[in-house]
Amino acid sequence: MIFNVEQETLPREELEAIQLRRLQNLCERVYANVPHYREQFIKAGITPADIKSLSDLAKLPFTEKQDLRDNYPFGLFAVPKENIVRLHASSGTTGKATVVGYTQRDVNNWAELMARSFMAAGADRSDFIHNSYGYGLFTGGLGVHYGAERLGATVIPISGGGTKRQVSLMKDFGATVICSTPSYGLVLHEAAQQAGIDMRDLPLRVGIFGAEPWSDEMRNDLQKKMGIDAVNIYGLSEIMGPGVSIECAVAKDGMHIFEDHFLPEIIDPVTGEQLPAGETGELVITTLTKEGIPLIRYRTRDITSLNYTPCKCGRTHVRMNRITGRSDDMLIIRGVNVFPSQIESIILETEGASPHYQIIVKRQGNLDTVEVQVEIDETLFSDAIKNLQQIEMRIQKTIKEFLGVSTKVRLVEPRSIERSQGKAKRVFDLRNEA
Ligand code: ADP
Ligand code: K
Ligand code: ZN
Repeated sequence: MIFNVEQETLPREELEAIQLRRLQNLCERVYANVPHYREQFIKAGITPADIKSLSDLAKLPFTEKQDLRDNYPFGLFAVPKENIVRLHASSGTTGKATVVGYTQRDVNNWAELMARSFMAAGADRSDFIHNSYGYGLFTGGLGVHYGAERLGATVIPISGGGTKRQVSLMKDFGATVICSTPSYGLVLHEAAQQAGIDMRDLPLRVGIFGAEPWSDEMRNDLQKKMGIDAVNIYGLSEIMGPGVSIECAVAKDGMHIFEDHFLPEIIDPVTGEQLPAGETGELVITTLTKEGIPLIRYRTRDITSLNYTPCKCGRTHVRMNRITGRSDDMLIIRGVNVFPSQIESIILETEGASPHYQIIVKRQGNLDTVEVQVEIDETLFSDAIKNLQQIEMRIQKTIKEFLGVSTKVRLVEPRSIERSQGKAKRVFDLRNEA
């Protein structure tokens, strides 16, 4: 079943014609309305009229997360503020969040793309969709929500947390589709077991998992434990939110990127050169239809490859393979993006803490845990030692408040964290170690 048969099965030639037209229109819009882009175009010695074919894309400047930060909060918006109907933002310490704005047409398109996603996953209007993605400034909750309504399904806006209650409501309401991070899916399963509920006995049949990397082994595990078809969904707030791409349940072999709205490329993250089809590199996306904050050649930092071979499901849109890593140091903790530099700036602002720290990420059971070890400031050592716990709690609380993740902060003695000769190794991600 395909939600928008016409758009999702376009022959490549027609698809590319649409992409080119939309790319040209995009260039005109940002050139006229966004000073940042006008400057970038002028620097590169080009005007919108130079975009004559899709291969001219490579002439356009990249956009990076830093550009959103530098233009905080609304500098990259391409429409008057009164045309923006919703804002979303990623976590960040003061002034460093990335803010995105949507026009009415943007939220409509988003709902349609999420509705397409649901149908690709095997859901339809008869489904009960249990939405465990967080509601709020993050895009996950509301993105899924409006897509489910557009589909005509029944959405249960449970959001994150309160796992025991989630499980009993899933049972009572008869959820048929679960949307969550894959790790939270496992947590839900565990809680169900503890409550004496076998998820395979529930009407649940589809799981839509994303927002963090996972593996095919984990897919098999989730499918077996819950008695469902589990598919991978991808998105990022800068480009839209969830629903940029999704696997079809028919093939479960790579996520179809909705190419009538997003133009993907794979580049070498070091040189910035485009790589030939099929090669692995950094995913770059140009938004073709977005009005609020259209982005040209946005560097996602996600490492993947594109598969242009025809898919069993009949969709013609290209498929991206599982994300295998990042080309920056961003950590994803229970679906939430965290940069070590954000934790560092919180540590630096805390009296009694030194700038020597380590971040240790582990997976305990099914949940990511983060321990932050911070050396006590030597000059305050004897003073600080009296209120060690206070300092630990303060850092912990600030991280939770600003970044939205729970951590365990542990103060350690001055000079106990190994000094490195070159670039300090701050992050120890032990999640994939046995
Ligand atoms: P979301 O709430 O959709 O995760 P964010 O903007 O908070 O949006 O995070 C986007 C980032 O999350 C992506 O750039 C990618 O690194 C990661 N991500 C999202 N979906 C997936 C997925 N299915 N597999 C791996 N990583 C993912
Ligand atoms: K994420
Ligand atoms: Zn398919």
